[in-house]
Amino acid sequence: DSYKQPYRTAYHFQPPKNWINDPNGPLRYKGFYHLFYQYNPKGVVWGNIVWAHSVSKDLVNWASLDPAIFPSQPSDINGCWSGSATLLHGGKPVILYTGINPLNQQVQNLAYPKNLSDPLLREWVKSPKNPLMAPTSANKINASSFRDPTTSWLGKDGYWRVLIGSKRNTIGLAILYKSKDFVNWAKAKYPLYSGQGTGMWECPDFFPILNDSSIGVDTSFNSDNVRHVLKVSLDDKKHDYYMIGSYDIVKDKFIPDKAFKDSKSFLRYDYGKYYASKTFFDDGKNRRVLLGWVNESSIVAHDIKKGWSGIHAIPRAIWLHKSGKQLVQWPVVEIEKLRANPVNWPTKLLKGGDLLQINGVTPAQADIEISFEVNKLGEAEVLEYWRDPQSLCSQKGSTYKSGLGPFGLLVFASKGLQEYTSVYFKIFRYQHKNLVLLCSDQSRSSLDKNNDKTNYGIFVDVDPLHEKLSLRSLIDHSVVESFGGEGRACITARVYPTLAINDEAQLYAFNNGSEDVKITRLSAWSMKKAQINGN
Ligand code: DQQ
Repeated sequence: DSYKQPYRTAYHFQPPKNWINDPNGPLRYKGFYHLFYQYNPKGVVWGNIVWAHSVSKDLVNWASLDPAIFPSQPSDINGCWSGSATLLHGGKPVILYTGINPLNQQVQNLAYPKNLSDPLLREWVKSPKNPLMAPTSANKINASSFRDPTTSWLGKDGYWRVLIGSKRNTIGLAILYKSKDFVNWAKAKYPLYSGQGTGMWECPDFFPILNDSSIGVDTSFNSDNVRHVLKVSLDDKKHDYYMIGSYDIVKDKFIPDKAFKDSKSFLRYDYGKYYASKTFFDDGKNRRVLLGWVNESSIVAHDIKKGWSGIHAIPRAIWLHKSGKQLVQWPVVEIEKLRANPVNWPTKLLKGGDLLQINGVTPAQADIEISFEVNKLGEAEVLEYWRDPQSLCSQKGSTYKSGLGPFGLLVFASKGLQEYTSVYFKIFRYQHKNLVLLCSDQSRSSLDKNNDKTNYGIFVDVDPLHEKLSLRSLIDHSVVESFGGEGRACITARVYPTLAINDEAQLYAFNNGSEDVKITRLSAWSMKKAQINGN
């Protein structure tokens, strides 16, 4: 029960027990969503990795099936690591995944459903030709850095293409392979893209996105209206990074809009904890959906005690912002089915120093949307020189008073405020422009000193003169997923309060700035429990 397990989530994806990491091979087939994931059937730390399998009708409630892919042939005997699904002609699903062979080399394998008339795709057969791609002395591929095949896309020339994450020395690589029949794969001479000094590119993802619409398109789709996104998970930094650009189909090259210099040339999906993510095209709702892994911020001893480690973030619809410069992410609409007991505030002044309690919703299991209007922009603190947003959040936390902010939400707050997590805005003036900072401050989230309480932050590309500052936070026992500027900035945090658990937690809107701000909207809901893997 939730008092013995105060940190177990109620509507985030997790198995009943044990270790979970990357989402793998998401796809929609005969009306079912399929999610596979890296799973240790034997313990709470990484190891013995198989592809566990769950299915869903709505991306909210999930039923767990037997593991779909587990070590059984020489080409995967030491582990079945990450990979992706592709729907071949006629919608036939296939999976490419990384296997660890007896020499502990990373190789790529193919699996396909045993019975296509089973909408649950319970049984998977491995190709007798595995491995289909392997490091050799001729191709000079690094055998310990060659993994995580993407969803494949079909070129006009009738060849399928797939990317495999890799590195050479410190150069990150998206190695390209091509095939006519999905079985015989040839490595292209050049990678689709590479990046100096980034280290290993795990879990690459490459997909088209429409220029002028939030509608999603199939991974093979291409037209004049299409931009392409390349996302890589940087092993060295443990964050997911992306670039927007063009795909030159003649040279089979990705050309980012902003030339690559170093890892700062990338944007991030999420400025908190979020890794090894993957998108898929959902032809049911014509959208592209992003899934990602959120690991624990607690120590292993605590994970052993609670018997589990790792969750997945709420699936997010993802599309191109109208500026063309960044992606927008928003929790899939289906999650709103869990909303109950709506609380709505009339427009309210939030004075400098105010702390207003939000009553009427279950505070540890809630969805909150709040918008602020700021008037006296002249009162914003001046930034004399450019600062990294995350370090600004850590140095000037939620108690640091400036002209405009910090103002936002206190979540998982204990009654005496010994514990709280704050998600807030602060506005700065920098070179005649207003800069909006969004922070998630975990420094006081728990009296337990063992947790990682790193603060997170990012500038949100909103103009506070003409736009409302909006924030949505999904709160679920040990996770706060925040979306600033209508999905232009995302921050996911893990917290483990010792006092502010379940109904003992409280929620507030606060303003620690000296100037008043206006709350133009506050809508909050209790979130019902989802049915997830038998829990
Ligand atoms: N996790 C998998 C790898 C991948 C890494 C192994 C990313 O395939 O590179 O569990 O978290």
